[in-house]
Amino acid sequence: MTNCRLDINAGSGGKAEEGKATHSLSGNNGTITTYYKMAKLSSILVAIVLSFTVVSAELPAAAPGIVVNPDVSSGAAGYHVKGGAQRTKTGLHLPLTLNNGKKNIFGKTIDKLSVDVSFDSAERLHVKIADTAGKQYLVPNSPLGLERPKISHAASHLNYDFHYTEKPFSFKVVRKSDKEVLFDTTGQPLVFEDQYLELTTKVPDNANIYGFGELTGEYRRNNHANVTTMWARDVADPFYQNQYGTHPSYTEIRDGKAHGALLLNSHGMDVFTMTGRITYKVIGGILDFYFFVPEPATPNSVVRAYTDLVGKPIMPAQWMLGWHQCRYGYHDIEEVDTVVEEYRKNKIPLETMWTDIDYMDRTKDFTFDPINFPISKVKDLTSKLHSRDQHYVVMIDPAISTNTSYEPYSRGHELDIFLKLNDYKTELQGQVWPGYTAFPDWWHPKVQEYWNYEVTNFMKSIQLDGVWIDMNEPSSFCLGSCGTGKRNEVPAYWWTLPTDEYNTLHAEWEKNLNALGTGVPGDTRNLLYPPYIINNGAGNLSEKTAPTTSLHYGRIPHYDLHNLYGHAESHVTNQAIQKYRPNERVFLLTRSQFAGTGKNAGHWTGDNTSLWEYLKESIAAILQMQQMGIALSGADVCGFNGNTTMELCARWQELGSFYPFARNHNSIGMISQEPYVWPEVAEGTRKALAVRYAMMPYMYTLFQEANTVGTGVWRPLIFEFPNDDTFLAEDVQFMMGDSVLISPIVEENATSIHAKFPTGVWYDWYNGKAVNGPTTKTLHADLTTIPVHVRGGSILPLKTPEMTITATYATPYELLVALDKNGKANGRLYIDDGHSIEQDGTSSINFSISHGKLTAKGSFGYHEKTKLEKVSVLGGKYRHAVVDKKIYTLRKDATTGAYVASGFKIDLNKAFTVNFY
Ligand code: MIG
Repeated sequence: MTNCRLDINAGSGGKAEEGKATHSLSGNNGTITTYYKMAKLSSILVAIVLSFTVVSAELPAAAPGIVVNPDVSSGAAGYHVKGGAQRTKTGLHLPLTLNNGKKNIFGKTIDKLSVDVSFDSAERLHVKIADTAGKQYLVPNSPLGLERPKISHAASHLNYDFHYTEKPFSFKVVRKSDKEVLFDTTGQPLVFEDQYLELTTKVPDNANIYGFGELTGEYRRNNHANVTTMWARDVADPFYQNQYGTHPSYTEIRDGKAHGALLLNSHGMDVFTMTGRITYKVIGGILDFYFFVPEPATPNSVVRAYTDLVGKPIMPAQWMLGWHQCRYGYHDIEEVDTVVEEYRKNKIPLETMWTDIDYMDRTKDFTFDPINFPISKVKDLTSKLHSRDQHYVVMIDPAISTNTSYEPYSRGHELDIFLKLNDYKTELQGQVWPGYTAFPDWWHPKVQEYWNYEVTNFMKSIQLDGVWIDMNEPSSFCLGSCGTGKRNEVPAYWWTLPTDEYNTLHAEWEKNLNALGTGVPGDTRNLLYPPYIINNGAGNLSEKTAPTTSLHYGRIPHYDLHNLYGHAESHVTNQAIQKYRPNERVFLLTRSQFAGTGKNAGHWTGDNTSLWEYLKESIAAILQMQQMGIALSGADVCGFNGNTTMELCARWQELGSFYPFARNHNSIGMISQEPYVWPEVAEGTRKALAVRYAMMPYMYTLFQEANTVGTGVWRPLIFEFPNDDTFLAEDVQFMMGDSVLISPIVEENATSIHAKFPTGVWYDWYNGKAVNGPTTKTLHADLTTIPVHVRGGSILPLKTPEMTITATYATPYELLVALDKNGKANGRLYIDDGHSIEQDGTSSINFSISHGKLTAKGSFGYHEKTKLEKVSVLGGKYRHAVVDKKIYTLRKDATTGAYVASGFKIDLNKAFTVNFY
C-alpha cells in the first residue's frame, strides 16, 4: 500500500487556490479522489494568523472547505457477535469477530473486538467498542485526558434501551418513553482498523444537530458545514474548518426532545453531518461512545448530563466577570498604563488590564523586556491596579526557547520534560516567537513540578492575577520539526520570506521530517501520512505543529494525543496557579480545548476578524462553548485581525458586554479600538456595561449553576423553548440564563432588529414595556443601545453598577420582579465571598412571588453584610409593600417603568416575606 499525501498550500504564505487534487491509494484500497476548494480569501486569513502585516479584512467565502470522501465504506466486512453475549455487572459484553468482506480500507483491519455496554445511570449509556487486544490508544483516564467515573453496577432504572443485532453487528439506542430511535447503526458499515474507524448512525433528514466543534459557523449544523474536522490547529477562525479546539460531541433536538452523544476519542477525525446520517471517520483509537438520554428530555438536561461526565465549568471569581482590556502590540508599560487611565477618565468600567507577548524579553516566557516592560514598572502597575480593585493578566506560551542561557529551558532539560523525536531521546525543536523552542510534555510525571516552579515564581514576581495560554494546539512555525541543534539562532518567521525561499525552507523541513521515518519504533502505523486523510485545513497533520511522530512520555506518539495538548496544559497550568495563591479561584484562559477543558479554564474564540460576520458568528461560537461545558467564554470584542470601524466596534462592545467572558482584544498593527477611542462607542459601552454590572448577582448565580449543574450561562433560545420550532436555527438572539433575552444588532447600518419573542411576557429592560409572546416585533436600537428583555416570571437579583466589581458588590441588593400573566415569578441568588475555592459558608436564596406574597427561602450559610434595599415590580398592580409590618408606598420609576418599593433594609441572612397589595 502506498501512502499519499495531499499538499494543500493553506498556511504557506496564503497561496492556496481553488483546485482539485487527485490522489490515489493503490493496492486493495481502490481509488479515492479528494477534492479541495479553498476560497482565496480564507487562505489569506489562514496566512495572517501568524503575520504582523495588516491584511485587508475580508470574509472567507462560505465554502465547506475541503470535502474528503463523505461516502460510507460500503462493502466493508463488518463484524458479528461470536461466543455469545455475556452479562456483566455493569451491563453487557459482546465479543465481535470480523465478517468476510472488504478489509484494510485505510489501515490494518482488526479482527477481534469487544463491545462493552455499561448502563452507567438512568440517563447515561456507555458503549465502548475496542480492540480485544487493547492496543489502540485511549484518551487517558486521568485529568490529562478524562477521568472516567467508576461504575460498579448497572443502573436499575434506565431511560433508554440498548438493542443490538448479532450479524452483522449493529446497535440502536432507543428512548423508552416514546420509543424514539436516537442512534442507529443498522445497515451501516462498521470499520475498525488501526488507523481508521468508521461508524454511521441514521438521523432524520433535516436533523437539528448542535455541537461538533470547535467550529466557526452557524450554531445549528447546516449544509455549509457538513464535515467537521477535529485536529487542533492554529488558524484565524476560518469558517467551517478545523481550528483551535476539538469537541466530538453533539446534542440533537427532535420534536422538542433532546439527547446527546460523545465519542470520547482524541484522534484526528472527520464527522460528516449529512442528510439522514452522521458518519464518524476517525484515524485511531477506539469507538468510545457515551449517550445522554435525560428525562425530561430537555436540551439543558443534556448539557447537565454531558458535564456530569466531562466536568462542570470552572467557578470564576466575581472579578473575572468584569470587563477586560487587551491588545497585541501595546508598545510599552507606559502605553498599558495610559489605557488604564483613559478608561478611568472616560468612566468606563475596567476590571482587568492585560498584556500580550509584548511584555516579554524577546518573546521568551517568564521574562520582561528590560527597556519597554521593566519588571519594576510592571510591578508598579499591578500594585496600582490592585489598589483600585483592578487586576492584571498576561500571556504565557507553552513553547520554551532553547537558548543556551535561558534557565527555564535548562531546568526543563534537566528534568527531561520536553517532547521528543521518535528516537525518544532527541528533544523536538520547533519554532515559535522566541526562535527555536522545546515543548513541555504535559504527560511527563515531572512536568507539573517544572511548571509549578516556572509559573508560580513568575506570578509572584509581579503579583499576577491570571494567566492566558495561547499557541497550545501546539502551534509551531515549521512542518513538524525545525531541525535539531540550532538552539541559539533566531530564524526569520516564514511569512516574512519571499515565496521561493519559503518553498525551499518548507522542502527542507519536509525532507527532515521524512528522514525521521513515517512512524515510531514498535508501531506499524504510518503516523506521518495516515492512509485516511482528514480534512485538515493545514494539509499535513504535522503542518505548523509538532510532528505526529514525536513522542510523549511512555512513548505515546503525538499522533494519538495532539488534540489533548492544550487541554492537558490547561490542567497542569491550573494546578500551578493554585500553588501560587492556594484557595484563590484560578483565572486561566486557553486557546486550545477538548471535552472537559472547561473545568480548568475559560476560552476565547481566537483570532477573529473585525467584520460584521464575525460579530454575528461570535454568538454561535459562544453558544457552542456553553454546550461543551466552557462557561467562561467570549470572542475578541471589536475583532482581532483587520481594522474595526466605529459602528462595528460600538455594536460589538454592546454585545460583548454580555459575553460570559468579556474582553476587547486587538492584533498588532491595527488601529486602536479601546471603547474610549470613539465617543459613541464609549457611550454604548457605558450603557451596556451598566446592565451587565447591575445584573452581576444574577450572572454570578448563573456561573455557580454552571459550576454545579452544568447549564450554560448563555443558552440558545431553542434550549429554553425546545418546542418552538421558530428557534431551531436562531443564533443571533439568545438567552442569558433562563430570564434574560438579548436581541443584538449585528448588521451594518441597522438600527433595528426584527426580534422574535417566545411565549410569555417580555419586559424591556430599559423602559419596562411589555411584549406578549409568541410574537415578532421590530425593536429599534440606536447606535448606543442593545435590546434586552426580562422574561415575565423571573426575579433577578441586582446591584448598582459601579466602576469595579468590588465597588458594585458593595452596593445594596435589589430585586427585579418581572411578573408573568398569572402574577407569579421566581428566581435565585447565590452568595459566597466571591473569590475563594473553599468557603466557610454559602447562601442560596430562592425567591418566589404569588398573589402578591414575595418569599425568600433557602440556605443562609454566608454572612452577607449588604442588605436588600429595593424591590422593583414589573407587570403588577401593586402599590404598597409590607416589610416587617411597615407599609411602603411604591413609586413608579419614570425610566424603567417599574413600581419600586424602597426605604427598607432587609437582612439577606435569613428567610423573609414581603407582601404587596
Ligand atoms: O499568532 O500573542 O490568538 O490572541 O494576540 C499570534 C499574540 C499569536 C495569537 C492569539 C492572539 C494573540 C497573539 N497570538
